[in-house]
Amino acid sequence: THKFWSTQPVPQLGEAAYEEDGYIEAPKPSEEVRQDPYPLPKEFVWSTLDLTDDAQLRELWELLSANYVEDDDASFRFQYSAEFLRWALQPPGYHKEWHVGVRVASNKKLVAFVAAFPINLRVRANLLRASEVNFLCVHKKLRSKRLAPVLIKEVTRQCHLKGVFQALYTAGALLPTPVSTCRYNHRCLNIPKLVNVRFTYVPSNMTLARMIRINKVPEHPRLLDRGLREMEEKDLLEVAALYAKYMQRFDMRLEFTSEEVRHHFLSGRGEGPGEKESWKKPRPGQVVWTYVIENPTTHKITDFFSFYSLPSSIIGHPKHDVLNAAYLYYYATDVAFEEGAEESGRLKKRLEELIGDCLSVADQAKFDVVNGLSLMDNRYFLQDLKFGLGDGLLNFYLFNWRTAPLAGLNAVGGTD
Ligand code: YNC
Ligand code: MG
Repeated sequence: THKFWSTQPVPQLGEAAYEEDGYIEAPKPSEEVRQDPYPLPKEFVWSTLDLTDDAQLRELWELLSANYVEDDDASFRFQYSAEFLRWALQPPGYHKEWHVGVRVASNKKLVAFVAAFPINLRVRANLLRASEVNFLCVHKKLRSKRLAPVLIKEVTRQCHLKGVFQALYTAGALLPTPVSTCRYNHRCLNIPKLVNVRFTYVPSNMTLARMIRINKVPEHPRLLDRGLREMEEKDLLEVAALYAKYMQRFDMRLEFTSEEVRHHFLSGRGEGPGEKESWKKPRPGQVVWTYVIENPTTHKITDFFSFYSLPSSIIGHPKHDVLNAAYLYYYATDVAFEEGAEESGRLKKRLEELIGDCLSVADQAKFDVVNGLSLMDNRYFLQDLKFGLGDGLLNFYLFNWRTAPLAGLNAVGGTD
């Protein structure tokens, strides 16, 4: 029984089949939307965060660093960087009213937060002007007091005020009702450290030395001499077109304008490319890495891949305090558009080369592990590139939209 979720426009668990895709609650004109904020317990006040202000960005970073998502046995906690939060929460067209904070009235301490930002979400035949909701967090000392439902209702109200009535969100928690469920997979790179912090272990039929050896990735990306390089501003329109065409393979996806492509793949990158062999360096403060393959003769962009940096703090370890994790983000290859590319195994081969190089780049940039979800075309390479099945699940949810469940592989990527 879900006291809160049973009152919301989401498919309820075990609900009967429905007729066709569509909303659960009709949209309403903004005059009919509730005009004042939902009431909070009297010791708290609402506070819209201005994330262009470094002091407020830092307050959010502090709240999340100590109180955001942990794994089941509380060994690791996501530690989004301030640069990441700036990047993730201020894409083109963002609304600062959708950065909803709660402060203690007496001392103004930030104790809870939830964020939304606008997306164009394709779900099968429909294109929805929706929001993506993320970073829901209540301070550890204020848990189980039903603050989360108030935050969710308030961010929903703020979306309604802007004429947005659907949302996409992901959570490890099982709620009514996932549209898709994905599994995390992990490609271990820094074996000694990952064993030391108990992220992984040496199987009984193996030695540490052997485990290190079989998990070595090539130092030089294999596609370097076939035109692999960092994405640049001049690639924007080609990458946008390649992304759009490739993503048509999936029933649910985000549609990106070229402004959004610039934001997601180029901004948040710190220094940027240009330097020779720049891929070899760790880049503190960099959030996203994007590489393209430019065909050396035609100069067309044929492929790209990207990943983002999302460290976790290692809770209570004497030697290591941060796990440097890279997360696979979007990729595409024009091999997918060739006749028979899937049946012949050519798509699988290309993706193995492409993401194999992604592992080399991540390794050289000193990431300890690369994580990937069981979505998009990842099933073609996860196993052969030695990703191991994780125990974490990520559920995808749609707010106020019905559609048949999507196969675990047909879902958009999030930034969790
Ligand atoms: C969750 N993750 O079931 P019922 S993911 C949504 N997402 O309600 P209380 C959640 N709902 O079952 P606490 C949820 N987790 O009684 C719990 N709930 O109907 C539901 N953790 O509230 C739960 N961040 O305040 C129950 O619980 C009700 O104090 C209980 O607070 C929960 O960002 C939480 O994992 C998660 O900070 C804030 O535990 C807290 O425990 C916490 O008594 C660590 O709440 C951090 C963490 C969640 C990460 C994420 C996506 C959030 C999506 C929210 C839903 C958006 C809907 C769309 C809105 C826009 C609509 C438009 C247009
Ligand atoms: Mg609470």
